[in-house]
Amino acid sequence: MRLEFSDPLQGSRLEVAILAPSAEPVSGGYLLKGREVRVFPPFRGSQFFRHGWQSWSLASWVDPREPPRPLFPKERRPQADDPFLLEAADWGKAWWGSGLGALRSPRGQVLLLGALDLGARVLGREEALLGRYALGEGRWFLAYGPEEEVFAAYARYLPHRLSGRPPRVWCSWYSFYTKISEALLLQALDEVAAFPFEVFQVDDGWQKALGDWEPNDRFPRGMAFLADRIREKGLRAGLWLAPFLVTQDSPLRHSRPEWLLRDGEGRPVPAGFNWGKPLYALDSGNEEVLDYVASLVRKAREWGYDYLKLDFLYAAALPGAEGEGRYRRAMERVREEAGEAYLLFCGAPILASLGLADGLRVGPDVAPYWDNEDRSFWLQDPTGPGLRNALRTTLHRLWLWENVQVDPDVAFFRSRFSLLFPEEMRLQEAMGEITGFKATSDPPSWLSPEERERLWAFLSRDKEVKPLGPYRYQVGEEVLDYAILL
Ligand code: 9PG
Repeated sequence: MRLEFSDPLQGSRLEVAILAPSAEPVSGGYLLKGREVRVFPPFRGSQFFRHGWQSWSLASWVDPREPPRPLFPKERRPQADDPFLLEAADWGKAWWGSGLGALRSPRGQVLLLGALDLGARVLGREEALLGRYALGEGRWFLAYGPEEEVFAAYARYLPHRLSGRPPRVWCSWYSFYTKISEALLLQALDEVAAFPFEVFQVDDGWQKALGDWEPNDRFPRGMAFLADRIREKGLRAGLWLAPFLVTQDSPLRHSRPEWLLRDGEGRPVPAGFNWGKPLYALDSGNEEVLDYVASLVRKAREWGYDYLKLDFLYAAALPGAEGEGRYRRAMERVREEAGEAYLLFCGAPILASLGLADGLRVGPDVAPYWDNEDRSFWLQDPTGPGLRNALRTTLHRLWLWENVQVDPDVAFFRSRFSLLFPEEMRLQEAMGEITGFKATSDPPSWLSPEERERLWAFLSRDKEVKPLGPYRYQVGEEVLDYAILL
């Protein structure tokens, strides 16, 4: 079958050959149906838009002739992507993406193939895009034109949930990491309360263990006590949870072995490696697991937390695209239980989270440094913490801004305990203006007077943002060119 697109550059038509059970014109492009579709443009793609599965996976334009070659030892790999896509990378054969893919023509136009249902992957070669649903049939959107237009057209077909402006958040992670305590957070709270923040979010480090969501010894008066102190300061209380994750040594793993997600041979499905330990997933298809997660959300709400950072959510969707339907039903249950609470999804399958999350982390973690070359260059892993990795993937997911509040992760204002240059900090700070999602982990007492002023201005005034091109923005008086990262 041949489909015609108008070619904005040549003022003529572009003919694209497709193999698909059905195709019909719709606003902005064509709607295709089928388990598998193949798309052959009349050009060789100079770049492939590779879209990673979850928050931390790589989303970027890549060279279709240079498939990835990750060198991470398998058993120590973080679960930064759909396992199928990781396997494909191991074969070193081709780039696969999650849900969508696109080719850039030699003249800069973009041909995009995007799934409209859950559980799809897209293979990119110079001469073709191949879309395939892991299970069953599904719908596809195919569009051709300028980059911003085709991505915006695709996003309009995807679910959305947007209300109000994103909150101003102080989050404990990127300053104290897991070394938090009640005393330390009360001190930070005093400092934070003097600034126009809206949420004080307690991150990883408060719990006894993954799967044992009670406060540890460093929180002697409990989590409700802390939430009360936060609310007394006029702030909303936020809490980090990884509801579907357990570690090797989690008590829950031993008390409820039947809750673990297992493969066909009954072995627990590996869910990555972190905190120096192998990770495992709870089975989100098990009703008891869903009751457990729902009661966890209820407990956090009863303690007084109404901003929940739900992390490592990919665990509920393993083994990859095949699990997205199950993930969606599990998260619908969570959404229902959470009511009006703000839900920030993190480490989350991107497309399967739309319409349920209030905020969605769309890149890997920032860090108070630009890049860790040991990992990004020598181990060929673009998913590790660092400002460069975070910015790159976030930039390639900004087209989701009308579907969900896009979280680019925190900005840094401090020079203390940081290796960042001011220009690098400004790129991330401006990402807060571009997305509207403004967060930091800097305790105000770590800041110099000028840095405090900068933080104050960031939180209290929104700068005018003007897109100047796909990866260039005017933010207030400044022009930021993110293309240098690509
Ligand atoms: C708390 C942190 C912070 C942070 C989250 C998440 O293994 N990994 O690939 C991996 C990636 C990110 C990560 C942890 C592990 O960080 O993004 O903001 O909440 O958890 O532990």
